[in-house]
Amino acid sequence: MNKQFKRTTVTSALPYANGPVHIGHLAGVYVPADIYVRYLRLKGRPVLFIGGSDEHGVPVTIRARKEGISVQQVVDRYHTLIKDSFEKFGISFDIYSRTTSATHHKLASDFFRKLYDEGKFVEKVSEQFYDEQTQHFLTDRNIRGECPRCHAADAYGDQCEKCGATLSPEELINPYNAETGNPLVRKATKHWYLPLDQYQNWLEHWILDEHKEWRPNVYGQCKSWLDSGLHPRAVTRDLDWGIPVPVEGAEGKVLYVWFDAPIGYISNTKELCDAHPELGSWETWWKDPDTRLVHFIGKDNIVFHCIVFPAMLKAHGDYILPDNVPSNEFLNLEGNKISTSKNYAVWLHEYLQEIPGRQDELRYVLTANAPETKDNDFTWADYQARCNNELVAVYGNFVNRALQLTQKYYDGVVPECGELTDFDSATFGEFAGIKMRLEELLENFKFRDAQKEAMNLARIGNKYIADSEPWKLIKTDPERVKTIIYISLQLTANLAIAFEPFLPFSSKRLRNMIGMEQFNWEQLGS
Ligand code: B3M
Ligand code: ZN
Repeated sequence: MNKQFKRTTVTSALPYANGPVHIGHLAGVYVPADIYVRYLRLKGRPVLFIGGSDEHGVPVTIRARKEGISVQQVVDRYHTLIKDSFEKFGISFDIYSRTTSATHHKLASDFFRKLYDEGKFVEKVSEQFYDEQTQHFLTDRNIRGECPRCHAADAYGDQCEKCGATLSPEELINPYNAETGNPLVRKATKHWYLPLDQYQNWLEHWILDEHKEWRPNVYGQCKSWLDSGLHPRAVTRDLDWGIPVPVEGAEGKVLYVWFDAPIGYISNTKELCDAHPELGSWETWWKDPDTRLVHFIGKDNIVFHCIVFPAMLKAHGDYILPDNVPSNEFLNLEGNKISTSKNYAVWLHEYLQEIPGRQDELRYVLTANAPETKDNDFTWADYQARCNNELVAVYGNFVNRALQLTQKYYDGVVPECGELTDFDSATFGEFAGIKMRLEELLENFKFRDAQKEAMNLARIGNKYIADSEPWKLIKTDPERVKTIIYISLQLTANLAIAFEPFLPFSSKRLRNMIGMEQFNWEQLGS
């Protein structure tokens, strides 16, 4: 980061309210985002952490039909579940709202209307598949029919699962509505497109020249999209769930979910700031060039956050653009792909319920294994090993020794610090070095390495106690032991600070145990 920003707006992808969140979401997006904002807060740097549920789109409507309940009921249920489990897991959003809010509907609608009025969209009529009985246009995935290649009876509009052919719906023989079985006809319909091709040159320069510091996976994906040439993208849909297209004659059409959802970041910031004037105007957080905008997302969302949304923001003209988009790869579970539809996942709400009070263990393991540069695997064996060999044997062991010795020798009262030996000073010196490396890693979104570095503090602490052998000296040199214990407690306090972004629950407990009043990043290394 070359430029010195005054404040940071951090967003994390808005999860679809069509199911609960799982460890893949956590490892990919929410844990790293939370580490980052907790670090900035400890540094005393102004930051807002914006979250919310994505409640539009086709998936929620499919879920509703499957369960025989209304779409509103679906999104209410999952929004509440997701919000509640994030909170219990310590994901410290400043706001967690939803894209069905009135604030969002108005802001997204106004956003579209401004672009429409300024002629930024292209209008196009095309023929789409239509179910005359239910009077619905269908999405590719909801269209089935006979495969033109292998003649399987029930290929999808985008793919035949039998022979693997990639298809488009027009190729299907006798297409029908996957849900009702009704035959389909082709019907003309008008939509609005964002002409991404017109932003191609600008995007190439902005990303490929000006953001070479983005993670290689993000930069590489952007480059390959740009290299293959951008095309206009429809930003409206024929659907009855979503934000109505605010244009006369557009009845029955809504904004495409990927058009409205990222605007949700802005709406949720507005909702937060309107309710908390002390945070300043929401516009400062989205329009002032001294604000740094950072999006945390999973790799399947890269094109929307690095290409489509920036093009929308550019077309609008009033907003700042993301300065970085740290995106992770995927987390697998015991060697297999995590899947919501196949119900193959470790669900956050179940974890919280079945292993209560153990948030930090999961946070630790997900960061230790974070899929920052490649897909990674979560296994319970690894979870167990990391908890036992690292959290307990290194971190827990050090804290336990420092506190027990204080209790044993001084009745739990912090002893006076005497003169420091060279060994004491060298130990502090190591801490100061770790602080610098930690900062460097956190500022550059390298959370795995940062957590490792934080764990090194506990290793140094263990070594300090082991090498200074207070249990031997207590008989021969009790004055020296005071200093050793004093320093061990100092190191414990350091640990509480360094781990706060990673293990906030443990840090809080530690802080209470040793009665730390002040708590900020600058105390680290002293
Ligand atoms: N809901 C997709 C997803 O959950 C989408 C993200 C929206 S971020 C503006 O992967
Ligand atoms: Zn086929």
